[in-house]
Amino acid sequence: EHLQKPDGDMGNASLRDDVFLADVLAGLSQTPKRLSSKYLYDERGSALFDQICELPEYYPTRTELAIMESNAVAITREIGPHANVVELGSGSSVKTRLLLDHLDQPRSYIPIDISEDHVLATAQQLRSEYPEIEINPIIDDFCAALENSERFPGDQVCVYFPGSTIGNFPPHDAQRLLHKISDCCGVCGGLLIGFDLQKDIAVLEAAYNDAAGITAEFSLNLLDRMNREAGANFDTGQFRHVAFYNATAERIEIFLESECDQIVRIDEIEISFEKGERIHTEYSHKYTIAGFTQMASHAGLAVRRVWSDDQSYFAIMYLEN
Ligand code: AVI
Repeated sequence: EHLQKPDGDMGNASLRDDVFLADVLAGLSQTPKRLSSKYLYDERGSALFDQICELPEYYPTRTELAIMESNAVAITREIGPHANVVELGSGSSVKTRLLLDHLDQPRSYIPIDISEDHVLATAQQLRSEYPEIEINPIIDDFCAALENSERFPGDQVCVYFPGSTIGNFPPHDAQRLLHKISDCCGVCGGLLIGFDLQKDIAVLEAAYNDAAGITAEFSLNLLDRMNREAGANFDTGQFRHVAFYNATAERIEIFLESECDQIVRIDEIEISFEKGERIHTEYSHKYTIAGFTQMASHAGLAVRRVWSDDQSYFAIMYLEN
């Protein structure tokens, strides 16, 4: 089995739950209250996110895929032959297959994902479809995996970071992450990244406030997760999903807002909420091509090519050191 696990992982679920509980208590003791967006993606959250990607209002996924489909030849020419593709948060297998189908003799594909079942199932499937490509999954938080880059091939590394996941990191963290990626790419590698662009505020806000209420369910699932895994007693009916565009900070901001004064117990600890008080759960930064180019250059990466759609809703960039 070509399985790579994070160093020091004891495979101990209760140990991981303790980390979750500690993060929950720390985040909800802060003012304003906050929780890391990574905790949105438990099994149910990941399934809800897959549904979000299909929503009529949620344009990023289908726009990125359309850009990939229209430009697959040019994109893979830019990456060059014998690539070792390292995918961060291995996403839709459709996009991965597009890359693998068009690349010139790719050597290996290394999907990195925290969700063991997901990454192993995808790896197994890809092994049978692409027997000539080495498939070496890593089960880990991709930020942690980038710290241990000795686990990556030594050359021709193409880091693939689609889905505008970079937008979920505050700018300072996004730049640090790009820096780490630049270290992993070395001199003869590169980064292929997809990110969301600034646009009409109504379009942006609709994408995070869909009529079917799936995004609200996705947010509220975090309360259910705390009930299940952190011994909390949230009444999800007493909170609502709030998402709006902050034009100054150039990002969608997402919160869970308390609908009344209430006290919630989390593992024997009482946390009080005032009516209208919010837990911050996500940022989704929206860039301009110029803004992203500048951030990347601070991280040591230079833009080689940019692809976009007719409406300039989304961009895919190829960058090198
Ligand atoms: C995963 N990430 C790029 C999504 C986004 O658009 O920022 C997460 C999301 N949250 C609510 N809807 C989508």
